[in-house]
Amino acid sequence: MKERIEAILKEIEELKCKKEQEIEEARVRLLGKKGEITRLFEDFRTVAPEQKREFGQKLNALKNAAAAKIEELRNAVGEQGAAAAAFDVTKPGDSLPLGSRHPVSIAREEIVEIFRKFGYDVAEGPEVEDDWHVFEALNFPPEHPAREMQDTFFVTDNEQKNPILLRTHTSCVQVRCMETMKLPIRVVCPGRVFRNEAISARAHCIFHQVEGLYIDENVTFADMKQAILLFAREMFGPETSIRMRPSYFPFTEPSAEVDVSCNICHGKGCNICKGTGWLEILGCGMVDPNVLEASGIDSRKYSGFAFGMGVERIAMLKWQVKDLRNYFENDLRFLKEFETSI
Ligand code: 2NM
Repeated sequence: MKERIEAILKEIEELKCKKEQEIEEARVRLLGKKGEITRLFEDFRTVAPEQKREFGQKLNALKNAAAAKIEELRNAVGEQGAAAAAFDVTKPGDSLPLGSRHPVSIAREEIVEIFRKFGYDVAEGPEVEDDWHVFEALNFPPEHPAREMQDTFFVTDNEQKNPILLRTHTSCVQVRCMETMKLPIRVVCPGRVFRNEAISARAHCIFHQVEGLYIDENVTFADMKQAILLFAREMFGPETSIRMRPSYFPFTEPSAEVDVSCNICHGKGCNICKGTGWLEILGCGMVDPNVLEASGIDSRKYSGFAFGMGVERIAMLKWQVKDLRNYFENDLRFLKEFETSI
């Protein structure tokens, strides 16, 4: 009996089963009703009384070892099974989270697209510019405050001739267009501009503009009004009306500021339009003859209009963005609001 107990113990130690079924077969072979260990217990009755104590202990230990081994094998196979079930190679992969277009990009593309439909070309130019294209050719007098350090970021010393600086508007791109393009010119210029300003809810040192320019023979203020009215209706809806208030820019004469009727309260007055029923969207004017001449265009033969708008501002009005800083903080809760506007 001793040898049989030891042989079975060895068998249990070396027992390896990969499948549930093999484990069950081993259990039946050892511990089943007609199993080897069960049979040993039956044989135990015939053991001499003085040996009963020793063999009783050995048999119980053997039974426990077999039960523990079966349990251990079952656990191992169970874990593998669970792992295999969790890793289903035929399952389609999880989709990666998609980003969304930035509201400033959406607004810029919409503005540019409207003018493209009107027949305008699109032009871009350098962000690092010279004084000539940003100020001199645009009729800024030498002592104009925009030329001061506190308004403009200078790359080179602002005391030197024609200093290098970061453009404060995209009109410089239009100067380049007037210098190089064949007339007539119809062009919109989207781009980043830089101003040395304290950051607040309404101002940032970097923002985006779209400026437009139309030069031909006999271009009038009435043409400008019509172009801007059609743009406003495309951008803010067909019910939109506009009004013009006289203004001043160094590069245009006469100049105007343009308001659209408030698309929230439809003129009744709300907190978006501060009770006025109107929202300012852009500045415009007839290009000053000095500007045309500075770029080599005959101001007796040609006239034109120009306009400029801040893209952040247009997006704020269109989607009621309250604080400009939202645009630069990349807070996903803000950006996700524009997911459907792709
Ligand atoms: C504005 C307002 C009025 C403008 C003028 C020119 C140029 F180059 F033709 F002279 N480009 N953009 C202009 C005119 C821009 O922004 C508020």
